[in-house]
Amino acid sequence: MMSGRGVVNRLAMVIAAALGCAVAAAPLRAEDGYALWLRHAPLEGEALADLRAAAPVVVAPPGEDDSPTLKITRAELAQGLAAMQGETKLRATPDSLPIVLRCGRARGDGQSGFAIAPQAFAGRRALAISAPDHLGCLYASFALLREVALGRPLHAIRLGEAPAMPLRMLNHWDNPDGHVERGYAGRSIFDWWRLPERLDPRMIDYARANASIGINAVVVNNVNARAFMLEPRYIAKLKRLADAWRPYGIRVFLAARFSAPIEIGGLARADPLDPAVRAWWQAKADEIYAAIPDFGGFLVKANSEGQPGPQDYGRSHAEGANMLAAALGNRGTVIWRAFVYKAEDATDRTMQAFAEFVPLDGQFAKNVIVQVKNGPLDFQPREPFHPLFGAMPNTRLMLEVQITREYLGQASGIAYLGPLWQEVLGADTGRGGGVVAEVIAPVGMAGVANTGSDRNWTGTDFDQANWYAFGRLAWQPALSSEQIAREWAAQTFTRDPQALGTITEMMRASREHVVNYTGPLGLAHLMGTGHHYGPAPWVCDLPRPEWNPCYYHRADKDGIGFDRTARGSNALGQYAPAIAAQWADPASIDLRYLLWFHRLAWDAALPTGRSLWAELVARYDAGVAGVDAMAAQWGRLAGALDAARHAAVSADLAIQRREARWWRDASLAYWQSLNGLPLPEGAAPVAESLEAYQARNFPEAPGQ
Ligand code: GCW
Repeated sequence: MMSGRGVVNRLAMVIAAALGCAVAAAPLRAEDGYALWLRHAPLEGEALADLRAAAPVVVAPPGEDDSPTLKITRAELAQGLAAMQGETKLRATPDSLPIVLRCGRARGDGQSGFAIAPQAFAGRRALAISAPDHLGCLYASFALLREVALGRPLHAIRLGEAPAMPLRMLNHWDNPDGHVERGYAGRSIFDWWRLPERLDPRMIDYARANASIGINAVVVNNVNARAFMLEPRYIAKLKRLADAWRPYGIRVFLAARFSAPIEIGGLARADPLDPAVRAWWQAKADEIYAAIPDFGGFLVKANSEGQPGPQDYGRSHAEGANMLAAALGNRGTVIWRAFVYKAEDATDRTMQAFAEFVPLDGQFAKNVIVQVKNGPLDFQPREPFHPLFGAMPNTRLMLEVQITREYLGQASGIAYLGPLWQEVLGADTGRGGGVVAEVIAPVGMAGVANTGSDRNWTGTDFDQANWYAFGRLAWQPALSSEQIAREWAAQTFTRDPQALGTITEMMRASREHVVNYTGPLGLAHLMGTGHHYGPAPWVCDLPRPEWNPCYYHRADKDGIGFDRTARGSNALGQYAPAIAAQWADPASIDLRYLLWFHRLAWDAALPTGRSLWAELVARYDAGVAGVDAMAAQWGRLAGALDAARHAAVSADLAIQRREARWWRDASLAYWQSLNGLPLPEGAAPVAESLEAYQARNFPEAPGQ
């Protein structure tokens, strides 16, 4: 005979199974993408029956002091678990599985991570979430929801996680007037004008989304900063955001304009060694900390692309950074960007940051971090890793990547950046410090945000995956980008295994398609001037030489590529000898970096068995074909996904198909105008004349 409890259980399962069928057969909900990966769509089939049978309830043992973070944790768990049962509220049954929160002290930075494991509670089977602090419990609750969303039964969940690096940061290039530099998803999400009185509820959804992937720091404004954002009225606005985000574990930082003492302080100079300047920054820091006790610090772009900096006064980057670091004291951090290069410097642009910063190794104050872009040029679809990684052992280095796709199609189509970031994180610096992920592990990683006021946050649905992947990789760089793609897609689109397989495969390959149709074999920086949209490899006449595409490809009738070997600029010499040796020989270099480091004749024989010219054409073609394939794969998913988002992505892919052809044809037309070579047999002819491509003009392109 069945016990009373057994009957209830059995009944619950039967009902759940019945409801499961109903849910599975229900029409797909209309979706607008706003919920991101936190949709918590109802489970189906067995997974739904399991969850309903478990009937979880959230328990915070008495004696735990309450905190805003803990309240959010409980609410997230309750709402998420209920939603995945197709309910609005959790329902307790006699057999309910308690999810017990065992969180240590309220305030903590979440860095110690969390554990999730079965544990007895009040004499019954339970699932315990344990963390040394409340933020750890919040991270754990999002991890638990993710596992459930991926279809894992509660009783099978065992996790022990801690973030791999302390600082997991978004850098917004948002201007106070609402325009976003290199933003393709509408206006800024920050409504500075109406702050501090009006806090857009979106600011909470934003914080939630970030917390769910472990992001814990946000620079709210553009590195091309306006000084007035340090004025008292902005400190009040920033305080409102900081207060709203604190429970989610997010610290705010400001991009600071180095010349602010002149612009808003009434001083004549901003010399970092001038006592009046130092006193001004000290007072400014005190003023900010009085309002925001956990203010993170300043991010600074100095002496780069026209921004003011210490070199204006003959001082070094270290002297500039250390002055600000002294003003912050042990309360905060100065993040100083290594993205520097000068028009007047005839040195290969990709070598200038290394040349300026390596001699300063060991001179930066303890609370200074030097932030280094993934590659030595500028967020291109592919670059070798930045030689600074591993070369400044006595400086805290942080990695900067671009989530917004300035150079990878902007808001067109699909370019999943997980593989790009994984490539740099996994690059061996050859200097004993291990791979880049190990070099930055004590510090952190920043991503230039891709959010905007568009309903779906990122302009295209798939760009949500880049935000997601950034957070996940900063939390744990050892995760595979494919696994991240799959878990994102499962939470965002569908759990149907076949559809999931297709989407994951599309994402995995997508970045390589962009590399192929924009800059195969190590070509880079061939985009249109200013807006950086579309191809313009022919541009050679800009006053700043290093802004010209032809500075980078160096193509003429004889050949193409930038000789960065010892015979050329010797940028190779900035890498560890073992790495430089691998790349020095065009016959053995990884073909992905071939023309980055070598200049070759058009008819040079490549290890692929093709001439350089034939290989280039083949790769452009592979890029175009790859995008066509993605569009076809996506087309077959109609019916498996909600119609609105399916249609939106189909349109994005149609744009990308057009742009891939444009890049291929315009580039080939230009190369042919130099080398006079016919296209290899079988290659599709170029659609328009070179002149027609050159005449295209886009003064209104977004994001400038
Ligand atoms: O990628 C380039 C962009 C600039 C940007 C700069 C930087 C914020 O084209 O728009 O300025 O890099 O990183 O500072």
